[in-house]
Amino acid sequence: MAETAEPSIVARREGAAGTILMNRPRALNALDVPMIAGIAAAISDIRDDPAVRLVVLEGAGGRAFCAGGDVRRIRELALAGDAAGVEEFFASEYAVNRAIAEFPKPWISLIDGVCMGGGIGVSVHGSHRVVTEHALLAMPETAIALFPDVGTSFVLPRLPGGLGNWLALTGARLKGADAVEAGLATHFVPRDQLPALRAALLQGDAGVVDRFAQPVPPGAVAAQRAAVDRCFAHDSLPAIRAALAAEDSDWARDQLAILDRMSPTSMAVTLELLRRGRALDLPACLAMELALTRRVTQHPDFAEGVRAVLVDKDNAPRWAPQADPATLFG
Ligand code: QUE
Repeated sequence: MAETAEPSIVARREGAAGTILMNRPRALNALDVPMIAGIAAAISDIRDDPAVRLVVLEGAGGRAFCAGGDVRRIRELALAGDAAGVEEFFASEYAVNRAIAEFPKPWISLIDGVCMGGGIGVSVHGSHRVVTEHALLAMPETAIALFPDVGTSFVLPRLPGGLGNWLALTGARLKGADAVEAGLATHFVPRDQLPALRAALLQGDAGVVDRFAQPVPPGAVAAQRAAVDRCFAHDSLPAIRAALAAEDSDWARDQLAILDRMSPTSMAVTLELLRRGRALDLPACLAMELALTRRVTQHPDFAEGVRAVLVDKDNAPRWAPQADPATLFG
């Protein structure tokens, strides 16, 4: 049965704004190749239209901004040996991430729900990341044996202290206020104010975001920041595990239990990726990530992780022993 006649990307000009709606709510607006192509087309239309002064990016359905990429499909392509299909997906997605970073007008994401992986990629490189009390931001890729991509190998190593390694290795989910505190989001606006903010943005002045923004009270991230830095500001997993073991707190025990569920190969790759990303610019980080997808999607952990989390949903992945990350970077 046909899913729906509605397009999965709805790009329009409304007043002085270009609005882009990610519209695949039953998949939590997870990005597939047609959606990525739709965003790319909207970017070039809006860039060259002098009547459009800013972009507003939103997710349809009320539950998600964007849950990530269509990793079920990527798994099928990888299992079928369709390397060109896998490459097409990631290359087109990363090109959009770069185009957003280089976009010459305000790029304003209204994040009111789940925003993970690919959702971070279409928002974090823009000028304004507005979150509500219903936003939930994460880079959860180590759970499916991928790695933090979409340019986050550039973004995460630039967060303070141990935050980048912590978010990347554990996939910690940040509520809206915490995401502002961590630096992934820029403004907190309550959900009930979003319609008024959106209407104001159609006038074409991104400065109104500052007027809607509310200060964020110190949240869960502030409470754990010192421990995050003590435990995760290390370049090796043994050092991170040792620091967590030395904490003797419920939080640290929870983090160790989370690390024990992730793909060992993926965690090793992730730490090395963030270490290398610290010294590279965004285009170089995206190129490094693209090269890595070719090998990581061929590693058995990737198909197994997607199977366990998104296909069979048993959450019981059977990981391979840790591979030397150097063999995956090539
Ligand atoms: C890790 C991930 C993803 C994930 C869960 C993880 C990811 C992704 C989705 C997802 C979720 C709901 C959907 C969907 C995809 O979940 O990248 O289509 O409906 O896209 O633990 O990396």
